[in-house]
Amino acid sequence: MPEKNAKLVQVFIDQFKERPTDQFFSPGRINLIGEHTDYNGGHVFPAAITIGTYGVARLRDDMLVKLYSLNFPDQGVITFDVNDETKLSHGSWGNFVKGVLQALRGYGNVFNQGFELVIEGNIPNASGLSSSASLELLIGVVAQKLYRLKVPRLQLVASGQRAENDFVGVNTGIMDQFAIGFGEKAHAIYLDTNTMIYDMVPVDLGDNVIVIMNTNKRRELADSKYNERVKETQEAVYELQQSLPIQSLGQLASDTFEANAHLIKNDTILRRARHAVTENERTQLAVESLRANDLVKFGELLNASHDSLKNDYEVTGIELDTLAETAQKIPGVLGARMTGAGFGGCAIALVNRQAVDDLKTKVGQIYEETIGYAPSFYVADIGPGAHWIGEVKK
Ligand code: GAF
Repeated sequence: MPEKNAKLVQVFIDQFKERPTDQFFSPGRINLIGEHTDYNGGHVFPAAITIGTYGVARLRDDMLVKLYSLNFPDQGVITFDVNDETKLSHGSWGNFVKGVLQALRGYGNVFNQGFELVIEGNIPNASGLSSSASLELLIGVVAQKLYRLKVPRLQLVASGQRAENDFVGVNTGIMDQFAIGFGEKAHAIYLDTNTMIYDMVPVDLGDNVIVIMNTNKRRELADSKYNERVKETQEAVYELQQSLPIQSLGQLASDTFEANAHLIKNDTILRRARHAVTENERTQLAVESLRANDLVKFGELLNASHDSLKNDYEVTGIELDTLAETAQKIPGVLGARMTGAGFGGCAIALVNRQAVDDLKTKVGQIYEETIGYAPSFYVADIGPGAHWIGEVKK
């Protein structure tokens, strides 16, 4: 048993006076490219990473769910009836659990017992590496195992997204839950969110690694700005539908888009749509270049993606721009861009192993001078998706 879970078992016994029966892990994710394309019917290219959320659990004989998180000890033990659909107070992490259970019930799953769960995550808080989808998929695999649910993986993934959309109130696409549900060691997932057809692409970076650079910025209003972008791109679709038979921007090649751009009267909406269309193309090209082992081209596309997210989509901000744009200039860096929703959170850089220390020093120094506090750096390791680790030994 990993050392991490030995600690969780002890906390479980302290809280609930019984041993847990099963242990689980659910990762966080990075997105290599394909940002803000998933709710626009475009392509994404994320990967699960080896940091994430650990959990130990057992079924109860009654209907109660009891939850405890080492990350939120102030919230204490959260208790509710397994079939209760009311929301907990704003900010309670139990809402994610309730949201997933409600979505699973919506697919016809029945819960006749409650459970106890203790979790601890090592994804940095509010880092944009998807700690919430990590938790949602953890609940998915816990429910699958404890209740012996015969559910396809895609249903667990969709339940995570529904929890986010219906219960938490952020209109996210499916990328994060999909990456965390379907992740595999050393592979990124090339997903067409229009058809839901996907391909596992080996990520062989030769002498290069992916460094995650965390702004350590508190993400304020991120949820409402995210929902605003969703609305803006939908508005662009309505305008374009005047002469194009499309359901989403992901169906458009950039030349067709530009030929019809005059239909969109508002400049902000036009730029939002342009990002979604061009980012979708960049993602397809990036996957081709990775498959052809052309990492120089791949890096250029990462840089172009950041540019578009900065200028057309306006989801970066000075913190992410300082990280990505400083990194882009360092010898040995092939490309850098923000990853995830933006508005703070993390950027990634594709960088030669020999240049990692240089990157950390130079980016660290310029970031601190510009922003006033330090960023953090981690080398990303691509790992498996959410899973049952095994039974907890007696
Ligand atoms: C967040 C969302 F959860 C994803 O669905 C995706 O839209 C991403 O932002 C931006 O690409 O992580």
